[in-house]
Amino acid sequence: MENKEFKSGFVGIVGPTNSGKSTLMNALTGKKISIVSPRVQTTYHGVRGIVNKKNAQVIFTDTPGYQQHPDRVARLLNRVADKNAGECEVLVWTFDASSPRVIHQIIKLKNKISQFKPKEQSVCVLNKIDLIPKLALLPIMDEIIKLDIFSQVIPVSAKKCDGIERLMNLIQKPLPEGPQLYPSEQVTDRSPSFLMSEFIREKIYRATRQELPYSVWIEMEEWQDPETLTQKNRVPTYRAIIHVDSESRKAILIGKKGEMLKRIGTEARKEIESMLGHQICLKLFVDVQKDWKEDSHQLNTYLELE
Ligand SMILES: Nc1nc2c(ncn2[C@@H]2O[C@H](COP(=O)(O)OP(=O)(O)O)[C@@H](O)[C@H]2O)c(=O)[nH]1
Ligand SMILES: [Mg+2]
Repeated sequence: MENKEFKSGFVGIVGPTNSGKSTLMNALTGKKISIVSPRVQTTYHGVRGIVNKKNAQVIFTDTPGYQQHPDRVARLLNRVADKNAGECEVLVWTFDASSPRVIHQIIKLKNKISQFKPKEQSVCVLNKIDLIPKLALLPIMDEIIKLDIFSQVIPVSAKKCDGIERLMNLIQKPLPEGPQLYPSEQVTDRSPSFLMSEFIREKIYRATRQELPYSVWIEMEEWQDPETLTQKNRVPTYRAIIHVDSESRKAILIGKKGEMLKRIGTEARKEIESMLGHQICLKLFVDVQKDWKEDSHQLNTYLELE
């Protein structure tokens, strides 16, 4: 057998918000690395997921989606997406094939797409094909191919893991030759405490039916509970401080008799335990910090733009 050169590189998952980028990232890596919600503006940070293949190491970067009519915070999130996309060798432009506006969305981003990378390094993924009839897909693919800005147009369902293996194989082709960049056992560049805070944020978005985009940010700390410190086989305790920007949001998060917060805590704890592979104790606190979004320095630091 031919001994192929080893390839490695960064692949950015980019595109409009809510097109399923984070779901795609998790499908490609086979791990829950990026949080997913039906609301827009769930992803704030570039989060990397590392996949090891026989002849390649592929490092995916999930990004916040591009907002069409951005407000101040969304403009910053667009910058986060640009910054992360700029650091990648291949870009996977992800669109929601079931949206009637899919072609319009691609045309709106056309200049950005061709400015970022030459055609050979730009791949188009049409996601959510489980939601549309097969016949409806062909004319959409035709129109995209005519735009002549992508090397490939690949239909997938990230949620059903359909077409993911094929995408994985195609992505490796344009990657440059290079060494393994991360140790084989590493699955993300993020710390466990970052992932913990993200899982909590996801559960908050899912549990509260409120629109909470960027009104929540979370600080995690491992906490030495004095009561259990001397116990053998002690379960590690983590404290999460959930900062919200108003008293009314605090009340929503806590819920009647604290039920909402309890539910969020239980769901987040289960997910964290499954990531860490052991039991933990998770304590949630809610804190009101009225103007955190207005504080540009704090916001830029949180979004890692400074
Ligand atoms: N039916 C279907 N839903 C999907 C698919 N991929 C993502 N979704 C849903 O689309 C919504 C947005 O997904 P998310 O990954 O957070 O999108 P992002 O904002 O682009 O990162 C969530 O409710 C997902 O469950 C898919 O392939 N099929
Ligand atoms: Mg996302």
